Amino acid sequence: MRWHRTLALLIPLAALLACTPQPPPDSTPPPPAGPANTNVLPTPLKPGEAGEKTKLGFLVKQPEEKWFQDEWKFARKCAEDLHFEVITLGSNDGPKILQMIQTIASQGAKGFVICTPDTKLGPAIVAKAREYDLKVFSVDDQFIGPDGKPMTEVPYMGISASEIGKAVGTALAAEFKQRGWKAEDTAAAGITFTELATSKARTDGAIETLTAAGFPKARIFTKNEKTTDIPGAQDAMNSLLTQNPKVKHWLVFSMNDEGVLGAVRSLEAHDFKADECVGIGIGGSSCFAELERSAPTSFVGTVLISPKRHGYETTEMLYKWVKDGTEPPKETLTKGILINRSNFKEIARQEGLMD
Ligand code: FCA
Repeated sequence: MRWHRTLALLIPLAALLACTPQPPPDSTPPPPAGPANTNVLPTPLKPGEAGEKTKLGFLVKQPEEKWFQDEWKFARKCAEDLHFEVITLGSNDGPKILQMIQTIASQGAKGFVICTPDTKLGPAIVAKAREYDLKVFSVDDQFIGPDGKPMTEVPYMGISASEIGKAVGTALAAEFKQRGWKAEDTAAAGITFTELATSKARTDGAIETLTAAGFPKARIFTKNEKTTDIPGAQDAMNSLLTQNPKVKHWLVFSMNDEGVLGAVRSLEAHDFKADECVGIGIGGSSCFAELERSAPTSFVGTVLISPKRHGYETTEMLYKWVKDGTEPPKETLTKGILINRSNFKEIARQEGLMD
């Protein structure tokens, strides 16, 4: 129990006692008040002094997504290892996220890591952080400034989006060749979300290597999803299928596992057999259940990215910044590892994502 809190609790209690009727004569008398009791409580501690743990926030845009739950898990692990507290909150709503900054500040946080629901909120988030004297570290989705350019002055950890997208395109092109499908029967479906820079870089990367491997650009169809989740991707794929009824084989890519999983669910609902299409995601944790199924689906693999680095390392860098003034690097880009049904368990274990 923190002493300043204890004091805060004692004051209303004293006020309450003053209004309470006097105890009957046979009850134990209250301890005498006055000078004898005044030194019982030690001087209240200020935040940051011995005994008061540093508090940091970790705010995310989609708390229901496995990726963000894993980031939180590793942020908590970091807090446990380094003995501080982390407050995890999430919302896909801009005003709510701004409100959450105020909430964590009132709880005594000194800084926060954030994956914002809207990168254009960057300047507003930075202004809020300044107002409450909080340090801010952006993760996954980089803030965009008023000039439309990335806010490189705010420390950022993201994935090497273009490289990872290229790895997806290369792997899809290899699947296409290996399966011996005819080019005229085959098309690629890109479930895109172009308003988000890291998403656009991923899907552009996939298109680049698919075409470099000889897949005809005219056979790559893209559709923006309205929401970056399975239902959003399923809707986008439904419209691609309606527009292209003659395609027999689809190569599917997107910004994340949810994008490809939604598209695969749509293909299944349109009676495509598992071995008639192939999808490769970006992420990892969200698709382990899919890769574990006894009957394979068209979702054959993903480029595994690291919620451990994005959750643990960002929090650790922020903590050191708050605690010792060590400024984090302005940009950290993490790599991905292509995994499939046969090797995902081993790699997931190595990455601390499976027991
Ligand atoms: C974005 C996506 C997430 C995850 C993360 C690294 O925030 O929405 O699914 O891929 O980048």
